[in-house]
Amino acid sequence: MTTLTIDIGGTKLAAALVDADLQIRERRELPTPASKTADALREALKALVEPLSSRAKRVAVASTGIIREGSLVAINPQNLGGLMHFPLVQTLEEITGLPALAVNDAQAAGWAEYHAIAGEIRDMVFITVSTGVGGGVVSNGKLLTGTGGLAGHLGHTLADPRGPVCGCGRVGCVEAIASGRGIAAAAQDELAGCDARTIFARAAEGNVQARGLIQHSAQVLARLIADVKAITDCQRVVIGGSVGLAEGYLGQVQHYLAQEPSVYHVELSAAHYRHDAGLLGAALLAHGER
Ligand code: ADP
Ligand code: BMX
Ligand code: ZN
Repeated sequence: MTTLTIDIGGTKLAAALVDADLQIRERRELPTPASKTADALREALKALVEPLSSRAKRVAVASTGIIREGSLVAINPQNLGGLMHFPLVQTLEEITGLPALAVNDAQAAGWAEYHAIAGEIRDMVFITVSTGVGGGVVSNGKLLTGTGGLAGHLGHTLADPRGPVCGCGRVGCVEAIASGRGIAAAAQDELAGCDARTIFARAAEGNVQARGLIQHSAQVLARLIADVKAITDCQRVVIGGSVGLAEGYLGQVQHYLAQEPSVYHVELSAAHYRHDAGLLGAALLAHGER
């Protein structure tokens, strides 16, 4: 059965068709709308899926935000330009006329990445470093979603009590420092107003401030991974998202993790499915492979 699979992030929207063979076909991408009202998101989703939906039998959505009873509830509304709530399943069922299911983007990506390595490992944590910092925890072969959808929101654990205020309302969350938005928000002087992608490009050219911002993100992420190891005793941490997959980033995280006591060390790898992990994970969950 063909699934129309959709990934909604704070920066980009992606969609594709996935068959039982799990091959991604006809992948399309659009920017997440800049105005970010519910109407703008609805129109962007319509434009994204229109060329694909007639060939699918169902819809599977991986989305940023806490997914509760089919709706998106932002924990950090700033990542969606202030959008707090969006009826995901209802909107996609109306647009496509197909049955839909929705799951958090990092939980979905974690599930796909677990599939890529299952057999060897039963406990794995996926972390996306993207617009925000999200997580998907697989414990003893089961994906944790939580009764309210909050499980795995690792970006909202404490990195620095003197750090910046996070859009979720806490002070010093990992996400407020390590995410693409966090990196960009800390940029000053010649880098003020640059996005994370530009900051990575400046770092590659040797810009000292850009290098420092990326190092700080990698250091905060390594400390988070040590915490995650202490909580879950996972055998693998998989890193995704455009910041997480950027050249050189994982190596820096490895460097800082190696400075922690050895009990907190855990094998790190880059997402096997790269930028498609969320799309594939949602499709797998729709296939009932859970
Ligand atoms: P989303 O959060 O929508 O899932 P991404 O995973 O692409 O999307 O993450 C978006 C963040 O990643 C933005 O902060 C953007 O500036 C940054 N980014 C995008 N491309 C790159 C890149 N090549 N290198 C480093 N950062 C990037
Ligand atoms: C935020 C939160 C998470 C999400 C994570 C990564 C919102 C809107 N999102 O912590 O639910 O998994 O960002 O999202 O509150 P991404 O957009 O960076 O992929
Ligand atoms: Zn937070």
